Amino acid sequence: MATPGAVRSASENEAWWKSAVVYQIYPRSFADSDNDGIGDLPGIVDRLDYLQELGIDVIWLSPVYRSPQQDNGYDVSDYQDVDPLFGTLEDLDRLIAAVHVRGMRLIMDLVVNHTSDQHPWFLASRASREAPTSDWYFWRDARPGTVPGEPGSEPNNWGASFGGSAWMWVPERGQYYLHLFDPSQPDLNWDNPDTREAIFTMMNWWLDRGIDGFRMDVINFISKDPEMPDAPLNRDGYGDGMAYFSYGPQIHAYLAEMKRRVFDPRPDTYLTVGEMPGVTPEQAREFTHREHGQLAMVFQYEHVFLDADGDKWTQRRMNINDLRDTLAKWQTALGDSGWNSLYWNNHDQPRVVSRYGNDTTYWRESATALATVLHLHRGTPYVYQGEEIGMTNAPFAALDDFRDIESLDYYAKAVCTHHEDPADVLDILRRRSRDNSRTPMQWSAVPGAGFTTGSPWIGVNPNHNWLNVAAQRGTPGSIFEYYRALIALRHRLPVVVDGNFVAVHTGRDQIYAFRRHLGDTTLTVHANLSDLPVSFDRDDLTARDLVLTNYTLSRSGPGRLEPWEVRVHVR
Ligand code: TEU
Repeated sequence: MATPGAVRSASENEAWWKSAVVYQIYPRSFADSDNDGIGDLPGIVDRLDYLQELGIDVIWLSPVYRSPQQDNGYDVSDYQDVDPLFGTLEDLDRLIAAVHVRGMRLIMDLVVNHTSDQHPWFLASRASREAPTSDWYFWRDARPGTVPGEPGSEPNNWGASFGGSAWMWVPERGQYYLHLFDPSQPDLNWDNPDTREAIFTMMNWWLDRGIDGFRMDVINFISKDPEMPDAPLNRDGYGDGMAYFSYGPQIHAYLAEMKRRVFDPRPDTYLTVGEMPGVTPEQAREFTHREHGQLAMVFQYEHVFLDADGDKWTQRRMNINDLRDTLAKWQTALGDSGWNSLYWNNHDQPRVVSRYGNDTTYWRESATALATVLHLHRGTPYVYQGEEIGMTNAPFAALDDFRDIESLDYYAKAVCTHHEDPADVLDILRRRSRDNSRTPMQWSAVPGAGFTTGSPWIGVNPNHNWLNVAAQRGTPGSIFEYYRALIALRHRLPVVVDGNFVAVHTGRDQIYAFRRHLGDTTLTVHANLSDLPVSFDRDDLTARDLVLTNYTLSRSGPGRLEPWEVRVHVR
């Protein structure tokens, strides 16, 4: 369908997602209408006015499909139904209609690198080599000369993302299956044309239902090197197979086929964003190329890995020069021919204000500074629920407070297998766990934060007593009002959408500065991304041209930026 309330001209229709701001909803943690402690679809409908007030154009809904919820829905057992936890298919139809009535759009999460091990395709596949879906997953024999099913007899040495071997032994078939994530998430075999056909049919079914695109989970993993060779060992003693599955031989062919079979035959334009861990700028430019790209944009990972040392569980201090260089590199590399997605947060990342910002002394300033540089880049910005009020990491006290499969798997591996000190492991979980982004949305100061009156599935962050929507909505100077202004700027000024990007060197490490040019218009951003004030050679910045700042000018002079101060000029 895709006929939202807002009228679009033919040219706008070409790539409407270029001027859009996307808001990611993690349904479990957004709004709980029936007070069972888990967010749901009717809860989202109740909050659409809020999203409209914020100014967002598109909602990305994390998975609501039927699922055993081992990985909170990223393990799908039925792609064409809604899990009862979240509501019904009719609830989803109502949500789509309510979103469209407001002139907004909605994209769904597409998790097709793997299914749940409870998906009927997999249940049949594991039961028999004669089943129609027998070859829809990667089944391999044990390594020659070993005892099948014993440790060390796996077909290769690859490790799984959530720990352990990437292979699981199934006695019924006398074979192993591949799971790049949890054993409950077997990888689909895209090399089988029937598998692809089933996926494309399902995607078409959703588009016919009226959604406006897809966020595609780890879509760069769908083509595997058929040899599946052993890979160099990583820290935990397993092979890192990324080189053989993150940009496999058929990746472009499969995405091109998807485009031909699903998107090209339709008159409308869809937002397609491929999540791609490990993607390089050169690859991203090809995937998103204006003429021959297969996707509207991709999620790259480089800028959210700058505080990790090799793997996500080894923390190092983020170096401000690395951040500046990485951001500018991606802006320049995708240039005019490709298109960037812009994000700090999602359901897999700790909260950026706690991570790259300062969530105590400069909470408001750092949240708004980071938002400013992101939103004024060239690309499509994503706001993850709660980011617009500056939600922070959570003070998890004990292992019991965590819910995430990745965190729990890591704890088990580190403490039980590698005998690391439990206190140290808890400390790193507290900083890095995905649960930091999954605590309930903080709507108000009441117990349950206005998310639920029941018992929430994961603890509410105690700072909801002061950090919440009610305290910020309509409050001048709040993070929420700043986000509104920032989003409005994108909608108002074509230079934010279409301007090119030029990095500006101020000679000061902690300042990230850049310009955007479009025709006669130049937009300039100066951001102090640090806790210390900084002076610099002022670059003819005048108060007259100032369109946005997170400080009041009376406090700082033209050649000086206060901690986390940003200034945006347009002339
Ligand atoms: O994440 C992809 C992915 O690579 C993750 O391992 C991510 O890097 C990790 O969570 C960071 O800690 C996607 C989804 O976004 C994630 O929620 C799923 O768990 C994963 O795929 C499997 O579907």
